[in-house]
Formats: sequence, C-alpha cells, structure tokens
Amino acid sequence: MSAELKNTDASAEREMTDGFHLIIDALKMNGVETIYGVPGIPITDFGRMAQAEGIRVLSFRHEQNAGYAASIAGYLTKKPGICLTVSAPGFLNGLTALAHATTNCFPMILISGSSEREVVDLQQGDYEEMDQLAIAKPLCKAAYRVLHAADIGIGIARAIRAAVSGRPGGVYLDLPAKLFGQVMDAEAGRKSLVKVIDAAPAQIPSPNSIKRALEVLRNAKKPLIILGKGASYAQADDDIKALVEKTGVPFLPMSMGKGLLPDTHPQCAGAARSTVLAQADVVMLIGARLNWLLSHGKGKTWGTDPKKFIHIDIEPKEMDSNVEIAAPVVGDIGSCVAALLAGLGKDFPQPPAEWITTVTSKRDENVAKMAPRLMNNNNPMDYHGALGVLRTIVKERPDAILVNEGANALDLTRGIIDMYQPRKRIDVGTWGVMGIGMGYAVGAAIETGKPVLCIEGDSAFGFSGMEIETICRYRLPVCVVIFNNDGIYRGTDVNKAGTDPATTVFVKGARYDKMIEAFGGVGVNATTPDELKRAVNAAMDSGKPTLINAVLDPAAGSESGRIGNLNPQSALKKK
Ligand code: ADP
Ligand code: TZD
Ligand code: MG
Repeated sequence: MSAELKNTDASAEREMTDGFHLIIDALKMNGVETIYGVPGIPITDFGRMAQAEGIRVLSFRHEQNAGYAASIAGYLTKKPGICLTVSAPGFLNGLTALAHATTNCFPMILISGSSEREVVDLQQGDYEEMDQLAIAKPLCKAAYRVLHAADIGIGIARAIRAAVSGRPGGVYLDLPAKLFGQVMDAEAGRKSLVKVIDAAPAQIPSPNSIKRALEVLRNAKKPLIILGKGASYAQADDDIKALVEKTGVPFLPMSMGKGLLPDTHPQCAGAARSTVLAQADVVMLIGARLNWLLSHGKGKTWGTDPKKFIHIDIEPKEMDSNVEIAAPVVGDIGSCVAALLAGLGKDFPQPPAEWITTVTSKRDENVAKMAPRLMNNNNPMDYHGALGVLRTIVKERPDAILVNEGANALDLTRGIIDMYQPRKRIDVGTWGVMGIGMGYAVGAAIETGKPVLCIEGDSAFGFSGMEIETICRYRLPVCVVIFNNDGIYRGTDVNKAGTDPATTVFVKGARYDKMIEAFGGVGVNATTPDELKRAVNAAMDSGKPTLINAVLDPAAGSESGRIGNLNPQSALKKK
C-alpha cells in the first residue's frame, strides 16, 4: 500500500475520502444520474451512498433486467447506461445485457463488485470467486479493473469514453471489494477525478467519400435509403429528414429506425419492403448493418438486378462486411448527413417518376389488403384484431414509447403499428433476444418520463416478468399487454410420446393479469379488441402500472413468426 493510502495519525486529522465516495464523485462529475442494479456484497453500501448523494439508484429483481434497462438508457440518451451488480453470479446475470449492448451498439457500463484478487487469482475458493475481467473481455468493447482508489477517476473516465466514442458499445468495469473501503487524502482524491471532455468526438467523413456517395446516388434510377437504429441513435433527426425529403428517395426503416420519419410519410416504403429490396439499384444504408436482418445484402431477397451500396457508418470495419460497398462513408451520422446535405446543391435530381410509382402503388396495395383484417372484433382475438386497436392508440399517443418482443407478437406488431417519432420503438434488436421487455420499460420510463406501452408475447414476457414488481414499486407509467396464445409461437402443440406437455406450450388459460395485482397494480383480462382498447386507454390515461392479459386464439401464430425459414431442416426424410 502506498504511503498516500495509509490511514496514519497525521492523515486522520486531514480530510479523507474513500473508494465509495470517489466512485460516486467521478460518476456525478461525468453526468451520471441513474444506476440500474441489484444490491448485495460488496456493493450494498455503495448503492445506499450513491442514493444519498443524489444519484437515482433503481433496484431490480434480476441483474439481466437491470442491464437491459441500462442498455436502453444508453441508446435513448447517448450517455452510457450504468448497471451495478455483485460478484460472480450477479456479474454473470448482468453480462448478457452487456453483450447485448455491444452487439446492438448501445453505450453501457457494467460495474461489478468482485472478490479478493489474491484469493481469486490463486483459486482458493473465495466468496463468489470468479475472474470476472477475463470473462467479460471477449463480450464487450473494453474491460478495465481499478485496484487503487487514486485510479478511480481515470478508470471511470476510460470506461465512459470507451462506451460512447466511435461505435458505441458495452464496457466492463471491475471494482474489487477492497477498493471501496480504501481511504486517501480528500484533496488528492478530488484532483484524481477526470471529467471526460468531448466523450464522443465528431468523426468527419472525408470530402471525397461524400462526393463519391452523391455521384452514385445522382446516377441511380431506383434509389432506396435504409434507416437503421444507428440513425435513430445519432439524434440527427432534422438532417436525416431533410436528406430524405430533398433527395425524394423512398426510405425503408429498420425495426428501431421506425419513426425517424413517420411510417405514414409519403416516401415510406415500409409496406413495400420486398419490392424495394429486390428492385432498387442504389441503396444508401444509414446506421444499418448488412447482417441477417437484411439478408446479408445478397440472395433472393435482393433480386437479380445489380446493386450499388452507399454505406454510412462510424465503424470502418463494417464496410464490405458482406458485399462490396461502392461508396463507403465513414464518420458519425450527424456529420455525414450534414455533409451530404451540403453537397446536394440546388439541382439534385429527383428519382424517376416510374420508380416512385412502382413503390407507392405496391405500398398502397399492401396497406389496403391489410386494412380489413385490422378491423375484426373476433373472440378469441387474433393478432390482427388486437393490433388494429393498439395501432390507433399509438397513433393517438405518438410520444409514448413502444416496447416489443415475442415472435408473432414481435413481427406482426412491427409490421402493423406505425411509428411517428424517432426512438419510440425499442425491441429485441440484433440478436432477436427475449427478455428485454420489463427492463426496457423501466429504463425508457425513467429516462424519458413518457408513458410506455409494452406488447409482449406470453413467452417473451416470462423472461422478465418479475420486474412488474419493480414497475409497481417505482410507480412507473407502464402498460404491459400480453398476447396470450398459450405458448411459444402457438399454444396448440401436443406431445405424442408422453405425459409431459409439448415443449412450446404453457398452462392453458393462464391469467397473467393476476400477477400485477399482487403488487398493487391494475390487472385486466381482455377477450375482445374492444375490451383491449378500453383497458389500454384507461392505463395510458391514468399512468398506473397495468398488465392486460389479452386472450388470443392459441392457433393464431405461426412457427417462429416471420423467420421460420431459419429453423434447420434435416436432409433425412422425417421419420
Ligand atoms: P439495424 O439493426 O437497425 O439495421 P444495426 O444495429 O445493424 O442497425 O446498425 C447500426 C449501425 O450504426 C452500426 O453499424 C453502428 O456502428 C452504427 N452507428 C451507431 N451510432 C452511430 C453514429 N453516431 N454514427 C455513425 N454510425 C453509427
Ligand atoms: N431465448 C432467448 C433469450 N431469446 C430467444 N429469442 C429465444 C429463447 C427463442 N425464442 C424466440 O426467438 S421467440 C420466443 C422464443 C422462446 C418466444 C415466442 O413466443 P411468444 O410470442 O409467446 O413470446 P408468440 O406471439 O407466441 O409468437
Ligand atoms: Mg405466445
């Protein structure tokens, strides 16, 4: 231990500080207002003290949900969301969310307490022993450990900068138990803190890359713009709208890109997805990767006509990841879009009228085909009847946040519910992960102060369902609608070989609405679209935590929703 850290008689007379307070001061200095976590050894007192010092500390029932809340806080605010856990099992529970944040390019910091280094490294069996730093490393953007109180300032600064700069992602910060109690001179402590200046510096694209991109776009006969969640994250909403409108190019929003421009915008090609992907000759990707969600930019979905891609992304390695990129534009989306706008000039050609007509007539045809199905008042409900009323509710309350997960409950909601404002739709993201629901709901309610509507498959809800207690405890304006079709994809599977239920079905006729009543929330069982509409409107008006069990026909869904084709098939004939 250095002389500085010794609690000598002389130092006792001086003003002292400790690890607990240095961490709190460092977080506050850098604008951290909220921590999402679960208490326990060695971080219980830290949580108490942080709360006493004015940081909002929200306690969850499981770290994974706290982690998802932190990850979505990062997405919504462009500041790293903070998740706090105990060692080993708590850390591992939070790690899924950290990996999720990294995969989805959301800035987040997982701070976990850890056990005694000396004991852990000799593998002598400490309480909750685990080499957490080594385990976290491959699953996040950066991982750090702080051993000395004097390094807390620098450690937290590094974590913040790593999370938000360049391509945003998850960062792990390991804080051994001993660190919290270390004391040092208060003045030296204050001096050791680091305020992160310009945490995510603008990354200006090269002028040549902008020229090249505009040249490719100018010569397009059938151009298309794809807006991904990177575009939503960038908060360059006005410039993105101006770019789309000035070029007149049809746009296709990815799931969480919905609402950057309203889905009802005349240039929106959302309802003509297959047509535009197959037929476009130039595709400008703004903050969207050519991963599985876009069929890797090739194959049947993309048709036979040659394509040229313009790709705007902050991560240079993303270029040519799946197909050749004719015009890579590397930089932050705000700077890239501003440069493109500046380069458009006055006479930038509008897309040929023939292309616009192809897109709009296909879109209008598909919208018209869907319309009558959305108006059915069937009992038991199907997805379309239920979503028809929810679609109107979202239209009437465009500033509410929509959380969405499930299979059919996800795919059909995404297709049917129009979004009107940026960053209002948050969902399963790049991994298609179940379990984000209640964590996202808490994070979104806390960070935005807006009402939250969750549309959840009954299976999806189960992954984070216990957090309805958290929602009730903090009295958050969250309305959870469970599309209850008795199971995963459908509630109709039968196990022909034995007495156990089939693997995809749950208790028939389950009453999820009763769960929230245990915590003082409002529970409603809705069996028709009319009942559903009334219950959701009442919840959104009152702001009271509400859980609606929407009884759906168990036969209503299809296997894996829209991605059944990804299920492996054996080359052998079925036995
Ligand atoms: P989607 O799933 O909506 O298609 P992805 O998650 O695949 O979107 O892609 C988001 C992309 O946005 C990532 O490649 C990421 O590097 C990029 N990105 C995130 N923030 C920014 C930003 N501020 N500027 C530029 N690119 C960004
Ligand atoms: N586990 C995790 C963490 N993520 C997953 N995506 C899955 C399992 C597999 N899975 C899906 O991809 S969707 C889904 C599971 C279990 C649930 C679908 O059932 P649901 O929705 O009730 O939520 P529908 O409306 O019945 O299709
Ligand atoms: Mg289901």
